[in-house]
Amino acid sequence: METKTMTVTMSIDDQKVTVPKGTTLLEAASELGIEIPTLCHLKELAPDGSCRMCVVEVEGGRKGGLVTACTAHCKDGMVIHTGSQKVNDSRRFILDLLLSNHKLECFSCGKNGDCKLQDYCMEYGIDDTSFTDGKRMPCHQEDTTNPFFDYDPEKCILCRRCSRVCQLRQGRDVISISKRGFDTKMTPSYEASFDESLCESCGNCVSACPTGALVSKEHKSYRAWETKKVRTTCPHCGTGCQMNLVVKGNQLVGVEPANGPANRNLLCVKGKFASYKFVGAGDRLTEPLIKRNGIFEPATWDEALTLVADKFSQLKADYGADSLAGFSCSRSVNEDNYVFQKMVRAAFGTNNVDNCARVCHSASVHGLAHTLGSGAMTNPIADITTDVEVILLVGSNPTEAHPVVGAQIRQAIQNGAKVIVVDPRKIDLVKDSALHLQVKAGTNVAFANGMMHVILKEGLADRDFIENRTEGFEELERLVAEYTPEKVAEICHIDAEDLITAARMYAKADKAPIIYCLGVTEHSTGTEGVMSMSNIAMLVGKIGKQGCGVNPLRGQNNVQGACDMGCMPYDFPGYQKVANPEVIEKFEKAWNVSLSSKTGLTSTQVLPAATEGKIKGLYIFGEDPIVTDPDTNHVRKALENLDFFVVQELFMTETAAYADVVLPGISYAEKDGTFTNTERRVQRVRKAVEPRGEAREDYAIFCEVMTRLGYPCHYDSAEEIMEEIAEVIPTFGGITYERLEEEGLQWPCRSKEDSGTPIMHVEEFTRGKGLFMAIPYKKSRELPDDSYPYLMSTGRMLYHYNTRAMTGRTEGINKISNRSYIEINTVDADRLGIEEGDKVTVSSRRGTIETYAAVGDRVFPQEVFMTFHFPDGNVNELTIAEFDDIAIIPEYKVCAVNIAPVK
Ligand SMILES: Nc1nc2c(c(=O)[nH]1)N[C@H]1C(S)=C(S)[C@@H](COP(=O)(O)OP(=O)(O)OC[C@H]3O[C@@H](n4cnc5c(=O)[nH]c(N)nc54)[C@H](O)[C@@H]3O)O[C@H]1N2
Ligand SMILES: Nc1nc2c(c(=O)[nH]1)N[C@H]1C(S)=C(S)[C@@H](COP(=O)(O)OP(=O)(O)OC[C@H]3O[C@@H](n4cnc5c(=O)[nH]c(N)nc54)[C@H](O)[C@@H]3O)O[C@H]1N2
Ligand code: SF4
Ligand code: SF4
Ligand SMILES: [Mo]
Repeated sequence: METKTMTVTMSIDDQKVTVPKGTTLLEAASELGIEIPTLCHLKELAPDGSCRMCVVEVEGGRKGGLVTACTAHCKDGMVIHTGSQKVNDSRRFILDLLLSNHKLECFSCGKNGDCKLQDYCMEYGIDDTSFTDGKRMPCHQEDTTNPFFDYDPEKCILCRRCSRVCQLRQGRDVISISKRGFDTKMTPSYEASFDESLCESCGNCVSACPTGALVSKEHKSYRAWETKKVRTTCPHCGTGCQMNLVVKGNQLVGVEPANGPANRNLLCVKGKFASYKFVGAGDRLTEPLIKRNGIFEPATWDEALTLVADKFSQLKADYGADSLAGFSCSRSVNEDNYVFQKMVRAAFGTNNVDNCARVCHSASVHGLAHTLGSGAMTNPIADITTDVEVILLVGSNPTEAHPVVGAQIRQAIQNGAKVIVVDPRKIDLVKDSALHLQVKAGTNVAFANGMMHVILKEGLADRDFIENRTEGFEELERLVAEYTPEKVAEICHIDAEDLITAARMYAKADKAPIIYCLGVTEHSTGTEGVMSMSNIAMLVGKIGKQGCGVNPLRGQNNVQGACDMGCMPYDFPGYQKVANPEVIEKFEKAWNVSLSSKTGLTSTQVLPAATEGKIKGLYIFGEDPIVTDPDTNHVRKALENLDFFVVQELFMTETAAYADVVLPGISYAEKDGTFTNTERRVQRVRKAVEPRGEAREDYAIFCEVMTRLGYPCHYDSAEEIMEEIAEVIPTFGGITYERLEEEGLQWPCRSKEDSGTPIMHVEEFTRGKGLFMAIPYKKSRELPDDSYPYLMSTGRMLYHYNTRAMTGRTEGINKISNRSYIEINTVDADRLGIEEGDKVTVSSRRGTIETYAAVGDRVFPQEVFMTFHFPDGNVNELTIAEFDDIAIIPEYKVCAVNIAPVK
C-alpha cells in the first residue's frame, strides 16, 4: 500500500517506468536511457526551464500538451512522447530563434565540435535562421580580461547556466543579466569586466557554458575531436576533486570537472587552470644529474643509480643504518609512497622516514589517534557541508586553501547553516558568517577550554555520551572550570559574550561539525590544539554521527595517503606501530628481510641531526625544505653538512641545488596510481601522457636503488603494488583497482564485501573509548617584544600552491599574483608611514627580507600575515624552528617580527 503512494508508473516513448514521486520527466527519461535535449539544465541545480529545448508532449495534456521535461513531474498513468512531430517543431523553432542572435562562425570558434547548440542544430536540421529582422550582431563586446577565459556575448544564448553556477554553486554571484532585448548579455555586476569583478577564476561558469560564449583561452588551440579525456584526481589540495584531463597528442591542453563525490562537478582555479601546464614545462628534469666539482652534469641512469647505491652502502657500513634518512612525497601516489618507505626500511635498514605531514597535520595524526584512535577526518565532505546547522571553523581558510570545500560551505550558508569562524584574520568566509572570534594566534587551547567551560556551566554537555563512550572526563571538568569566559577573552583577545554565544550555538545544534586546519596544528601546542578539538566534540556527543565530527582538512593531494602508507618514523603502513614487536615480525615476513625496531627520527629531527653530523645520507623524494621548512638558515646548514644527498624531483628546486645526485621522476599525469583525499577516499590517478626524456616512474627508481643495495625488488605495475598494500594493511584489505574504477573507496575497507566507511567512530571509537585530555593553555614560544613588536602568522592564498612548483608555471596565475606581500593593519601602516604596495623590510631574529605591504583590516593591529609561496622575500627566512613536543611540528603560525618602510 505504502509503496503505491511513494512511486508513480508512466510511459515514455512506449516504455514503462516506475519512479519515486517528485521525479521530473527529464530524470525519468534518463533512467530509461532516453536523452532529452536541454541547454539550460544543470543536474546539481533546481530546474530553470528557461531554454525550453526539453519540451515533450503529454498525451491529452493542456496547452497543446507541450511541457518542459526539466520542471514537469511524473504522474501515474502519464503517457509522454519525447520525439513527436509537435516536439520537434517546437525545438526547431527554439533553435531558429536562438540562431537569430548568434554568431554563425563555427569554424573560427574554439568550441567547434564541443557545442550543444551546434550539436542540436545539426540534429534538428537547422543551419541558418529564418528571423532576419532586428538582429543585433555584431556587437564586438568580447571581454578578454580574465587571464584564463573569454566571454563573447554574440555566442551567448542566455541560458543563465553561468550565473546560476556562480551564484548557487560557487557562492560568488559575480555574473548577472544586463540590459534588455537584443542587447541582453551576461556580465559581471555593474557591467564591470571580469578582471574588475570579484571573479576568482574557478572556471566553473566556463565548464557549464553549453556554447562558445564562455571559453577557456586555451580552447582555441585545439578541437574537441583531436582530443581524448582521461579521468583522474586533482594534484593540488586534499579535497580530491575528480577531473578529466584533455589530451591532444602527448600534450595536456585543458581540464574539465568530473562528478566526484567530493566535488560534484566543481573545480577551483588551480584544478581547472593550473594542473596541466607544469607537466609540459620546458624546465622539467629529463635526465639524471651528478654534481661534479660543484656543477651538475648529465649522467646515465646506471651511473647515477650505482653512485647512489654505493654511497648509501658505504655510509651504512661506516656509520650504521640510522645515519640514513628519507623524506617522501605527499604529492605523489600511494604506490610510490609505499615503495619509498619500503626502500628506507628494508634496504637502508632504518625507520628514519617521514613526509610533509610532519610540518602540516602531524599534530592531527598524533592528536586524533591519541584521543579517538584514528588520526583522520571523521566525516565525508558532503556530509559536513550539505545538511548542517552550525559549522565551527577553526584555523581553516577553505575558500582559499580547499576552495571546493569552501564553495560548498558557502552553499551551506545559502541553505541556512550558520558558520562560526575562529581565526585571527578576517578571512573571506567572515562576511557570510554568523560570528567571528578573532582570536590571537596561538590561543586555540584557551579558546577550546573556554567553550567547554560554558557548555558545562550551562548544562549543554551530553552526559550519556560522556558516561558511555568516553574516559578522562573528571580531570577535564576540573581543568576547564578555571577557564571562565572572562579569563579566556583576555588570553584570546575576544569578547567574552561572543565566546558564550559560540558555545551555545555549537552545543545546541544537532548537526554541527568542527572543521579545522593549520591554524590549529602549526603551533608548539599543535597536538594539544587538536586534542582540544576532540574534547569539544566529545563533550557534546557530536562524533560518530552525520553532520558532525572532528574534521581536519588535510593539505596535500595525497598527504593522507603518504601517512597511511607508513611514510612516518613511528608507523609501518596502516599505522601499525614500529614499537610493536608483532608488527615488526609481520613485516619481516611480508618483505622477507630483517627490520629495525627502533623508532625513527621525524624530518624535523633529521635536519638538526644532519647539522650535528649524526645523519650522513639523505634521500628526498619530492619535497623542497629550503623553501618550506622554518628558519631557512638552519635547513641550509643541515643540507650542506650531509655527506651524500639525493633529490628525486620534477624540477631543479632550491633544495635540489644542494644535492649530489638529482633523479628525474614523473608527475601525476604521467603515471597510474591512487591518491587518498582528506575524507580517506582512495581515488584513481591515471596516466594521460608519456613521460619526457629519460624521466622514470618514481617507484621504479626506488626498486632499482633497492636492488643495487642488495634487496632485489620489482613491480610490473602500480596495480601490483596496490595488491601488496591491500595484503599488509587490514583497513585497505578490500581495495582493488577494479573496485576503484567506478568511484573511490573510503578506508577502513577491510574486505571485498565492505563498501568502505564514510563516518568513523559510530558505535565505538577506534581506540574503544574516546579519551578526554585535560590541557592547560601554554603561550607560543616567541611572542612580540620591544625589538620585534609584531606577531607574524604565515599561511596561504588562493592562487598559489606551496612552493609554486605547479602554479608558478602557469602564466595566468602569475598574471593575477606574482610577488610576495605582507598583510598589515591600517593603524600600524599609518604609524609607520607605509602605504598599500610600498616596499617594506621584515626582520626577525633569524633574518631579514623585503616584501610589499598589503594594507587593510584583514589582520588585527600589531599582527601581520605572510604567505610562503614567493621566492622574493620568502617568509621562511624569518620563521622559527620551534616545535611541538609530541608531533615535532613547527610553529609556523607564530613568531615575532619588526617592519620598516624601505626608503
Ligand atoms: N591555494 C592553496 N591551497 C592550498 C595550499 C596552498 O599552498 N595554496 N596548500 C595546501 C596545504 S599543504 C595545506 S596543509 C592546506 C592548509 O590550509 P589552511 O590551514 O586552511 O591554510 P593556512 O592559510 O595555512 O591557515 C589557515 C588559517 O589559520 C589561521 N590561523 C593562524 N593561526 C591561528 C591560530 O592560532 N588559531 C586559529 N584559530 N587560526 C589561526 C590563519 O589566519 C589562516 O586563515 O592548504 C592546502 N591547500
Ligand atoms: N611559513 C610556512 N611554511 C610552510 C607552511 C606554512 O603554513 N607556513 N606550511 C607547510 C606545509 S602544511 C606543507 S605541506 C609544506 C609543503 O612543502 P613541500 O612539500 O616542500 O612543498 P610542495 O610545493 O608541495 O613541494 C613538493 C615538491 O614535490 C615535487 N613533486 C610533485 N609531484 C611529484 C611526483 O610525482 N614525483 C616527484 N619526484 N616529485 C614530485 C614538486 O615538483 C615540488 O617541488 O610547506 C610547509 N611550509
Ligand atoms: S570563474 Fe568562477 S567566480 Fe568567476 S564568474 Fe565564473 S563561476 Fe564565477
Ligand atoms: S579544491 Fe583542491 S582538489 Fe579541488 S580543484 Fe581545487 S586544488 Fe584541486
Ligand atoms: Mo600541508
